[in-house]
Amino acid sequence: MKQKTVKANVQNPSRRSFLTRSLAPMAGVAALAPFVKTFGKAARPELLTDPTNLPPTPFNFTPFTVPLFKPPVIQPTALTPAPGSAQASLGSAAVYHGIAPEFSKSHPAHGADWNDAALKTYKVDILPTTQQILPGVETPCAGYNAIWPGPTFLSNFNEPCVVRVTNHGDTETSLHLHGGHTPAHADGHPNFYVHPGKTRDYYYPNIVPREHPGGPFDMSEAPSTMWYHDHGNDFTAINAASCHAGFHLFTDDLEKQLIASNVLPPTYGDTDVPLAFSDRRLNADGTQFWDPLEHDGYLGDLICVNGNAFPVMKVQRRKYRFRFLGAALARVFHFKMSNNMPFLMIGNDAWLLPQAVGATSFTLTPAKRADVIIDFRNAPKEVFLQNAYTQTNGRGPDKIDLANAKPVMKFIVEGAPVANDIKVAVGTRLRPHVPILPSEIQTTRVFTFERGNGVWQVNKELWDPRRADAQPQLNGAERWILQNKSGGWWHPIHIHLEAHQIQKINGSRPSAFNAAKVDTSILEGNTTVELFMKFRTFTGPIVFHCHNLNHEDMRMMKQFDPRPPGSPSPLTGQSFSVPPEICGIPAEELADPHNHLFL
Ligand SMILES: [Cu+2]
Repeated sequence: MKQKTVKANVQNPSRRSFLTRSLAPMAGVAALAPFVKTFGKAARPELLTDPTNLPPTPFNFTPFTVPLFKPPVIQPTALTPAPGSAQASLGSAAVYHGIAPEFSKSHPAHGADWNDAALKTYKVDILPTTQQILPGVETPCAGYNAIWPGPTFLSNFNEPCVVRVTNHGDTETSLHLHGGHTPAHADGHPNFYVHPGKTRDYYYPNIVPREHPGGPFDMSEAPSTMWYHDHGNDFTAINAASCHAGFHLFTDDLEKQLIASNVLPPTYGDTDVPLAFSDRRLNADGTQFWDPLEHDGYLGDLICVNGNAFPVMKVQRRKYRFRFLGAALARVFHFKMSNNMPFLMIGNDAWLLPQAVGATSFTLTPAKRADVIIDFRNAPKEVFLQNAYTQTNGRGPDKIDLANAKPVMKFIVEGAPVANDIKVAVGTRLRPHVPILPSEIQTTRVFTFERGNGVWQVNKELWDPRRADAQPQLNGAERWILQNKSGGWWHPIHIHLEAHQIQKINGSRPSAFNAAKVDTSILEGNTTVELFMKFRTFTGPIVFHCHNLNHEDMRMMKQFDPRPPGSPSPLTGQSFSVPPEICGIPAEELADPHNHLFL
C-alpha cells in the first residue's frame, strides 16, 4: 500500500489539477533515482532512522549546524484602498472580499471601552518560494511573505488589526487565527476562501469575551500564544505542507505586569523564542514527498524546528521562554531534555496557566502549544531537546520510549550564569482562572469521532458547510462530551471561537496543566473528554475539527452557530445561505460553478 511514490511539487496543487494528479499513475519507486548529495564530511544521521515504510529522504547532512530561525516581526503598513472603504468592501474589485460587519463600531461586540482608534493594518502575501529545510537543498513551497514560519504578529489587547491577505499561489486558502476570539467572517472558515489571485481582509478586533453581554472584558480569557495557518477546505494539509504557518503573540496588561516585574521575559525579546515543530520528507530533487492518498496522516523523517531540520541554538545560562507549537500535520511529539532537566510549564495552548507547574516531559500533538520555561543555568555545554515518541504511521504515536529518545534540536550553552534572571518558578501565579460552573450549563452535547465506511466521521456524518451541527445560545455555556471510538487512532480536537475547560478525561480530573483553558483537546485512542465551554460575542458559522490535517481534509469536522434565543441559524442543511457580508464571497462568485464552494 505504501510503495507508491508521488513527486508532487506541493507548491502547485490547484483544485483543478488535484484530482487529476491524485488519480494519475503513481510514479513508483523509480522516481527516487539515485541522487545523493553530500555536504562536506556529512553522513546520514542515525537519527533519521524512520520506522515507516515510506521512502527516506535521500540526502546526507550534518545535523545541528543550522542556526535556529526566529521569524521577524511583521510591521504595520498602510493599506490602499483602506479597509472598509468603498474600494475595500463587499463586492469591490480591489479587495474582493471586503470587511466584516464586526468592523463597524455599531456592532454589539464593541462597547464604549472598545479602542477602535488603535487599528493597525498589515499586508501578507502568500508567495511561491523555496525553503532550505536541509542546507543547500531548495525545496519549493509557498510561505506567508515567502518565509517559514511566516512573520510574527505582536498584538496588544484591544488594539484591533486588519490583515490583508493576497493569494499569489494557486491553491484555495483561508487564514485562521488559532486561539483568537474572532468574528466568523475573519475566522478562516474552511469554505470562506481566498481564491488564487484574490485578496481578502481579515479583521481581528483583538478583544476577549465579556464577562456578560455589555459587561467588562473577561481578562482571564486573554491569550498569549496564538498562531495562524491555512484552513482551506480540501487543501489544509497540502497548504500546511507548503509551509503556511506563523505565530501571533498577544499581550495584555497582566502579562505586561509580569514582564515589568521580571517574572517573564520581554515579549519576543532574545529570551522569548517560538519553536514550531513539524516534519518533512524530501524527494531526491528537493521537492517534498507527498502522497495525496495518505489519509492516516502525513509523517516526515526530517524533524523541523522553525523551518529547518535539526537546528542548533546558542543560549546563555539563564531561563528562556519557549513557545512550543505542534505545527506537524500528524506527528505527535513527547519532549524531554537529554540530561533530564525539568521544564517549567507556564501556558497551555493560547493561555497562561493559573500558576506554573513543573514537568520532566510533555506531549505535543498537532495544533497544541506549550508555553515552557527552560533554565540553562546549570546545563552542560551541550544539551539536546529530544522526542521520545515513536510513530510508524499517521494514525497516532506508538509508545513513549524515554531511554531512546531522539534529538531534534541542540542547545549550546555559553557563558557564566546571568544575574537578575527572570523569577518565574514552580507555583508562580500567572493568569487567574475563572471556572465555568455546572450551574451555568444549559445543554449537553455528545460528539463521537470515529471511522465509518472508510472515512472520518463525527456522529456518523461528514463535514457539511450547509449544516449547523449545533446551535448554542449566544453567550451561553454548554457541556460537550468528545468521544474517540476509533480504536488506536488519535484525534486532537480543536474548537474555534474561545477556550474550553476540560472537566474530565476518561472520567478523571485532568492534570493541573490541562485543567484551565485549552483550544485543542487530545483524544487519544478510546478516550473521552468532557469539557465546558461558552459561546460568546460572535455568531457563526464556527468550526471544530480534528487537527490531524489529513483527517480534517477528509471531513472530520463540524460547525456550530451561536445565536440569540429565538433566532434560527441560516444554515438549514438545504442550501448554503450564509449572508454574503458574513461569508465575504460575492454572489457572482458563489454562482460560478467552477468554484464549487459548497458542494
Ligand atoms: Cu483525527
